[in-house]
Parts: sequence; C-alpha cells; structure tokens
Amino acid sequence: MTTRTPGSHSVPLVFTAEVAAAVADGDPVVALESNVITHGLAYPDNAATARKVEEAVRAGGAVPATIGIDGGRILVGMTDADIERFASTPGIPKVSSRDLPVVLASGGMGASTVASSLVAAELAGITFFSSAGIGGVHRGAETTMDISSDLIQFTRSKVAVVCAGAKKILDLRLTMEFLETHCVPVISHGFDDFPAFYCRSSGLRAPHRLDDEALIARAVDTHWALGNPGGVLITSPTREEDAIDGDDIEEAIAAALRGAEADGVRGGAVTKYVMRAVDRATEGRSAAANMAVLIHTAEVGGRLAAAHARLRR
Ligand code: PSU
Ligand code: MN
Repeated sequence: MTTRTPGSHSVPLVFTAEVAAAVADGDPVVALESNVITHGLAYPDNAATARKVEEAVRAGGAVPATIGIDGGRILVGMTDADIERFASTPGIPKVSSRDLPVVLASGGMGASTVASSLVAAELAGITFFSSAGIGGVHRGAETTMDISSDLIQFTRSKVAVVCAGAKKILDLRLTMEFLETHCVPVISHGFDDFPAFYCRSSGLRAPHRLDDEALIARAVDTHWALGNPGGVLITSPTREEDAIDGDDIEEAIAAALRGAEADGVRGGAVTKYVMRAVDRATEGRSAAANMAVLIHTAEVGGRLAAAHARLRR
C-alpha cells in the first residue's frame, strides 16, 4: 500500500493484513517503535520483549503495529519473522525523523525512534503510539543543545503518545519545560507525578491528572478539534511492585554521564551509552524493571487506543 503526500512523491508503506484491516475499520491500533528492539536490549531478549510488548497491546484491546524501515519502505506492523530479523541483524541504524528521507531513499533497514515512528503512524492513519521511555532534554543541554527530536515531533504529528515518562538520565525538569513551551499537553493517567521510566516518580508534578480513560480519549480528540497539529503526551507509571527507587540509580547515572563525557560520546549515541552503563552498574536489576515498564506501557496504550476508538462508535 502506498500513500501520496503533497509534492507527489510517494512514501511506500507496507501494512500487515491485520493492521490494514484494523485501520480501515477504525479499530484501535497502537504504533510501536523498533529502536528499542535494535538498540535497547540485546538478542534474543529484544525479540522476546518485542513479542511481549505486542501481546500487551492486544491485552489492552488494540492491534500492535511495530514500525520499521526496510528496503526503502516503512513497515506498518511487523510479522514474527520481521521482529526476529530486526532483533538479530547487527548494525541496523537508528532512524529518527530527519534520517527518514535519506534512509528511505537509499534502501536498507532502519530502526525507528519515537519521532520517526510518529511520522509513520500519522501517514498510516494510526492515532496512538506507545513507548515506555521517550527522548527528552539531556542533562547539560544548556551547553550541548542535546534535545531529542522526539519532543519536536510531538508538535508535528497528530498522534497520541502513551509512555512512562522518560529516563532519569535526562534532565526531566527541562524536558517538562520544553513540552510546556511547545504547547504539548501532558496528561498523567491515575498518578500525580510525571513518571521516570522504571522509577514511578520523577519528583515533578504532572500538569494534569485524569483517572478516567474515556475522559483522556476525549481530551485527545478535543486537542485536535482545537486545530492543533501535534499530539498529546499521556503518562502512566510502572506498577509499584516493578519499580526501582529513583535515588538508588542516581549515582549510577551520574557515573555513566561522566563516562560518556570522558569517552567523547556525543549526539545520538549518548542515550544508548548511558542506558547500557546504568544497566551494568545496577547488575541487571534494571533489566527486569525495564521489561516490566515496557509491557505495562504497551498495555495502557492498548486500553487508551481502545477507549479512543469507542468514542467513534
Ligand atoms: N529513552 C529510553 N529508551 C530508549 C530511547 C529513549 O528510555 O530506547 C530511544 C527511543 O527510541 C527514543 C530515542 O525515541 O532513544 C531518542 O533518542 P535521541 O535522544 O537521540 O533523540
Ligand atoms: Mn540527541
């Protein structure tokens, strides 16, 4: 299937039959990124996790559509063989929004970040996306200017984003400020604070709390009815029993950031470097929490997409 965009260049989208049918019927669909598969975890844990995340979206009541770039086309929904290939092929590049045109024109495989997955979801007619941890404003951004394009993409793609906040490796206070400045609504689902991935709280109060899923779905629609071009960020904290205490990992994060600086790691490589270093420092304790938050977020994404689809029935 191919969509036409202004300028008449076509962006080839390849839907799985299930996702195509769900989109056509107005059934709930949740888009998922693939960078977390290729860069977040090692094989074969990444393949197993990607499958569990898809199952969690289904448990929430929606159809999962994992996004990836393959041979100059955007995959909208992956088959099991696709997931296996993305999980086990070394060296698949991380593709954010600005990389999309180049990677699509050149062919080859690419792993979609939150930002590029949102571009794909909007083209595909999918209104919900879920990922446990979004990119944000990095610590030290006042000198490095390292701000994830995920945040910019929220202002451009009409897709609701469900997440468990962002990791504490970032500057979450500046991340919240950035979202406010750029008019991105942030709704915390059933919790007072903005969460921090596998830590339940970032220590920052969320600007809005809504506990009712139908109400959240209405707020998303109202954002678009107001003529806004972008999305809404909806956060849900990981479950209490799966969470890691924020103070416990602060030291590991600080050490990892010093390591990145000392090793001259810059730009897009910082996120992966720091995440891996924190995982090592917490001796795999974060790995279980990591898996739990990915699954939790996917299920909440499925439920919210289903609540949103019910508004139209
Ligand atoms: N945050 C996480 N885990 C991740 C990422 C972010 O807790 O794996 C990944 C996502 O794919 C996100 C990307 O879209 O990193 C952001 O990278 P950058 O900061 O380079 O924009
Ligand atoms: Mn960056």
